[in-house]
Amino acid sequence: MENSLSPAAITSNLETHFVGQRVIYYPSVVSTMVVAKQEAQQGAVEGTVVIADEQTAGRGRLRRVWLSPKGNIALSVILYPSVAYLPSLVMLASLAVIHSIEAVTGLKSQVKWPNDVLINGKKVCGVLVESVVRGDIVDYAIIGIGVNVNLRPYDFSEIQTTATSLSDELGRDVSHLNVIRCLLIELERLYLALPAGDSIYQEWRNSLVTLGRRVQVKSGKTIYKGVAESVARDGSLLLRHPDGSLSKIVAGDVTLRD
Ligand code: BT5
Repeated sequence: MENSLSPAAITSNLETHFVGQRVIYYPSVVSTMVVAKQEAQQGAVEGTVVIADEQTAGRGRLRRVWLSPKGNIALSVILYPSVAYLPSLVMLASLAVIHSIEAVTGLKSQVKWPNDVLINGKKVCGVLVESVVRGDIVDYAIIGIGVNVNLRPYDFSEIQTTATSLSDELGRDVSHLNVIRCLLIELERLYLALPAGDSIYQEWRNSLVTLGRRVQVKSGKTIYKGVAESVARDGSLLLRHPDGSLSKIVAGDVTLRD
């Protein structure tokens, strides 16, 4: 199974208008987010993809570490959306991952609010959206996606019990080129569908493993407990407390309690 990429292999006959038509590839890089940010600041064409076989300092939210050794997908996509669409980017990225995993492997996955994709309760993908906004103008937005394709979580003590990979789930290696190409097509399709209405929000909400479950949410230094009742259109979580009150949580980490 090929584990090294080439821009030509990614872009060749890729059925997109702009996402992935320009690819910047590294065998190894600190983080594709760092390069994508530099590119965006220099006005890179929309849909530019920065991709690497491995990242030496891949990152998650809040400066957490994202492990992305060779065999995984680590990519960042540069977009220039209008400000109204910013909350939808994490939704469409998660859905693009779910669709691509199913198309290439047949595996079903779900979203754990706000930015994880899970298979059988274990994390197979993390999404990171970073943007720079001035007033109502988005300078740029970058969607970062890390997918465990042919990783063996057992080899990494930090994620041994919490993570999975496509190869672990299937019992065989998976072509990460197929997953990447499918992902780029899906990202563009869903991005272009944003002006048409809120179907992405609806599908994202229906993909959430979290809703209706008793959860604990850590947001900053606060820990909330309750039932994850719904999600708002801006992506925030609506949590019903035992006393009947409702909290709207913009960002946090969810632990399922049942
Ligand atoms: C995320 O953060 O899940 C977002 C990850 C985004 C990674 C992509 S790869 C391409 C681009 N370049 C980057 O540098 N980043 C983006 P968060 O929700 O904060 O989750 C981080 C947590 O996930 C860590 O604290 C670990 O517990 C766990 N983790 C780390 N590596 C993992 C992996 N490979 N698989 C599953 N879980 C992992």
